[in-house]
Amino acid sequence: MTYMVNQLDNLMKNNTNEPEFLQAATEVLQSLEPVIARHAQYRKSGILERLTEPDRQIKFRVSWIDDQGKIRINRGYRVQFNNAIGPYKGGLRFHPTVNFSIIKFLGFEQIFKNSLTGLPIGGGKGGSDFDPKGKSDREIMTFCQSFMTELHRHIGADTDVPAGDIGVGGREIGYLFGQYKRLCNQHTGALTGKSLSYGGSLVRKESTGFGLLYLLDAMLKANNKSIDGKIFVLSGSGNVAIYACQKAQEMGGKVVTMSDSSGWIYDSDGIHLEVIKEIKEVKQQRLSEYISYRPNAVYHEGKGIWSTPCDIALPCATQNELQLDDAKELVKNGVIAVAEGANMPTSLEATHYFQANHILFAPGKASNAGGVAVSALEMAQNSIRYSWEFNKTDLKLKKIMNDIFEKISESAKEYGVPGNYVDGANIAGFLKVADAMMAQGLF
Ligand code: NDP
Ligand code: 2IT
Repeated sequence: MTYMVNQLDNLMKNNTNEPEFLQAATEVLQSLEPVIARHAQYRKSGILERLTEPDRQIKFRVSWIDDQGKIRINRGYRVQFNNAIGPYKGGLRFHPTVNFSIIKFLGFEQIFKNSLTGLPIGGGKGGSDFDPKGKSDREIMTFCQSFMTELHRHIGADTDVPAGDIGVGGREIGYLFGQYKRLCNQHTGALTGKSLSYGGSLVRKESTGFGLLYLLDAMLKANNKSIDGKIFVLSGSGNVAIYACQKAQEMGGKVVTMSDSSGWIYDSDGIHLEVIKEIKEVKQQRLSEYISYRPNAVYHEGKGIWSTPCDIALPCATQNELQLDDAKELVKNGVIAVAEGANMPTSLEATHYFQANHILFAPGKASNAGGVAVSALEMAQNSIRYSWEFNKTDLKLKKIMNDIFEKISESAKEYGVPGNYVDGANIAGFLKVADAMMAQGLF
């Protein structure tokens, strides 16, 4: 049994109730087989054992009072996974499905993603099983204040810097930051994704979606293809999906679908993004409202979005939203490229199916790294107490995404799997972290 297979075996035994974490770890460890074979020092130093066990897992009770005066209890989480190359960095997710498996898979992915950005940030993630849907502003504020009342002692600008993820956007970051500032009496960059008036960075809101398209563009160009004139099937209708849609349209693509957890819309004329922003960013309504603004569009309840014929698929909603059957449909209908905006939206089987059918496939830890990259730029701006203009920050983002594509493409070639950007991303992300761990002695 190789070191890698043995380690995978141990992980399966020790984390039986964490399917999402095991899925993320399996993909990364399998990619690392040729690296481990070439560099005996990683085995001797127990790098895989250390890398798959978080530095620290924090779980806490969050008590708050709803609008009816009833006491409510939720669970809060922060997993500080690895800080070899910089302070722990990663978002907070508020969603009823949140548990340690979800937070560990996200934190684990974040280690390699953050490494790929080339910026000094380690990997972490957190959140709560709190469901923001249907809550009043006051309830959201009260919950965020209570959540931060515990979290504040574990984070800080040089220690651990949370940001947004599913269910945590500008409003939540504002309430969280306000409570952090009140408790610590410090106005520092301990959270990113802040609004512009109190230390946020231009481009952060757009960065994950824009970055996704910049990386897709680099991948297509390297394979003598382009975005212009392509039909996109895009899932989700949150922060990532909205700005991915905007950039796809700006670059000459036609986006015909979007979704939320209730259903999906098909607009043969192309998604009208101003309507989506009105529904989702201003009114916080369900996506089904779209057809009342655009009567020619069609709303489908439930799943089925991946059966829409397209050239390019961008899953931007949540983990495991694209399964093997969906991949088969997409390939049958002629898809040429898939780029993940969400974290781990494609199951392992579906990923392998795309690769076996020579579909260009960009893994989330590379293609959605633009969000955390601009978060790191927000940290830099906070540290120097300055802010850069939109174009300067957008250019930096574009360069970071192009550099990520170069890195993952080169690593794939160097380790004998050219064009396999999944392996390339896992290998390139790993090498920097592993070398930093080796240099810092046993921890
Ligand atoms: P938002 O909360 O803004 O939007 C999430 C979207 O996904 C909504 O349309 C939501 O629909 C849908 N969704 C959530 N859960 C499910 C589900 N179980 N089934 C179907 N649809 C679902 O989150 P983001 O746009 O920020 O995040 C989307 C993805 O991108 C996540 O995987 C996140 O981890 C990842 N990501 C986010 C980054 C960021 O900067 N925000 C950076 C990198 C990755 P509904 O409203 O009905 O719940
Ligand atoms: O998954 C992710 O990279 C994010 N949710 C963004 C993390 C961040 O710290 O900006």
